[in-house]
Amino acid sequence: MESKISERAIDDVRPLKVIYIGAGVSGILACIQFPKHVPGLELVVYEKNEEVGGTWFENRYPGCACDIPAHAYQLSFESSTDWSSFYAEAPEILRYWQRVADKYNVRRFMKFRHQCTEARWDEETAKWHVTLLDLASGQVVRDVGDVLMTGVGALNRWEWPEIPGLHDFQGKLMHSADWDAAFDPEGKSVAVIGAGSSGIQIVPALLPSVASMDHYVRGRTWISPSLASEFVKARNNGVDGNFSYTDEERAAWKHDRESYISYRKSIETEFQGLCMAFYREFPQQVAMRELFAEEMRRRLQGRPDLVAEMIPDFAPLCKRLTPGPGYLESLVSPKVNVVRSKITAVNATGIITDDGVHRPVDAIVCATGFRSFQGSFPVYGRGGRSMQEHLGSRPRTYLSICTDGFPNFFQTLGPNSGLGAGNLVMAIESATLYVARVLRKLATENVKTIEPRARHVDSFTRFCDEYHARTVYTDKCASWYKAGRTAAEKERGAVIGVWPGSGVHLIKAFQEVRWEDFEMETVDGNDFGWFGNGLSGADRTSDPEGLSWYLNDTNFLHENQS
Ligand code: N01
Repeated sequence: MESKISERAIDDVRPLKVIYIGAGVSGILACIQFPKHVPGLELVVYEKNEEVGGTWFENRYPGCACDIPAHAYQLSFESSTDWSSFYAEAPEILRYWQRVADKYNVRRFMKFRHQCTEARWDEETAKWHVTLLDLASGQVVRDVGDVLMTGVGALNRWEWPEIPGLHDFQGKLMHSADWDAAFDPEGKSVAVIGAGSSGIQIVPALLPSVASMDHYVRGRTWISPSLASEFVKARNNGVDGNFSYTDEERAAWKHDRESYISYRKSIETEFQGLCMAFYREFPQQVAMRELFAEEMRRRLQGRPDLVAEMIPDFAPLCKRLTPGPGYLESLVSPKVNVVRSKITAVNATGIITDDGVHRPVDAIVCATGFRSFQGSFPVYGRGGRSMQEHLGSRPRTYLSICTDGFPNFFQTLGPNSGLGAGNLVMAIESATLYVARVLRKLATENVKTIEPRARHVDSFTRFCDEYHARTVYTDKCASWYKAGRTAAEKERGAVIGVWPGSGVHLIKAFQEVRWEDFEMETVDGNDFGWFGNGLSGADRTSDPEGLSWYLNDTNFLHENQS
């Protein structure tokens, strides 16, 4: 009979190495939370860019900002009272994350300008073998770790639209996610293709400098009233437009924490509270539609043609909603020509549409989106199985963060991780903390591998489909929330972009790890090995602190007193 004694103290921590890909918001959080939960953890974060920040480092198009209120787009434990405006622009958001990175000294875990090219699970050693390209030297670098985690974002792979002749264009051609800072739009004729969140921000930002703009809008999209409207109205006697906070407001919040927290909570509450609006049966759905339509008509005043062309026939929130400050106002400018005809080709000088019209321009901006949830490098799990093939056209995950057949692998912002409303930073925080607990188990409880049971992966995936059938996401609108390549496929595909529930539901779901939903293998084959050999580490070393630790541990005392 095999021994039930494992030669380890009950609180021994085994050496554990985590390889993390990406130093965006998720990677920064991992560097803060993982070492706190797993003492002695070896953590290495590889990042292809030369700096932290991820999407906020990369996206530099004019007008790039967060259309979520700044106070609801920050860490729960790092509330800045200093945001300059209700909606913060990308450089200010990047500075926030750089400050957080400095404060927690996270760069000590990071290797910049290293692009991951492949990750492969090795069954024999139960380790992830990761291949990277050192972008500075051009050398191939290899690393090996017990756990692989990715925080590469859902929308990291931008792509050119499939338009014949696009690359024959002889003027300036740019994608929103790969902006050339040297491009000067002053006095130019510019085409902006796409009216998603990026296009909606680029149009008003470019408008003042361009001579003229053709804005190609293929589908329709709801532009919501700004959440800031009450705030703005209170400040500007009802006049829209000024979203800035005053120095006095910021100083007051800085000195009166309570009043700040109450302000932040009011924004979070309003945002989280939007969740009921996603249900088809939501009684206020009709009222919401009417309110949005009314607001769009108001902002498109004097242009009934645009009102008729722009207002969608699907429910608000089917596509990602954006308040688009200044967007509709730009469309009524005499400088802007909204083109609803389908683009058929691009040639050396401009864009041709299906009505045969050729519109010459100096520059074309493709604000045409990303290939969502593609990861950014191939990952091979048990038996050499490719993650891309495993996920296929309808990705199957457990809670968006892991999947069967890929042991010791986790990700943030995987399929079904996004939020139609709520605080995405809190969602990343919750998922990262959840994985920190898993890492702690791997390090301290004789666990070698962990992966979700296939039936729970199936259950989560089926839940997503059943749940989303109740929501307006499954209305007929083309959106990156849905699986598919073409606009037509994206109208009907499974909803893979968003979490099946509210933002608060997500936070609660990640609060405890349901170990019973996972398969685990032990380090030494002893399924009672977590119990060790009957000693604690302090017993072995006669460490006086360790022999009476419970008298210093506030959690322990608190739980025993209550
Ligand atoms: O991309 P999108 P995005 N001809 O896929 C059109 C986040 N984000 O970069 O609707 C003509 O949403 C396409 O048309 P249609 C946010 O999560 C956040 O704008 O398919 N048009 C659509 O209008 C967002 O949802 C912020 O008919 C073509 C547009 O291109 C996500 O990123 C800011 C076309 C693509 O819209 C993606 O937004 C910016 C073609 N051939 C982005 N091909 C924040 O503020 C595509 N389109 C936080």
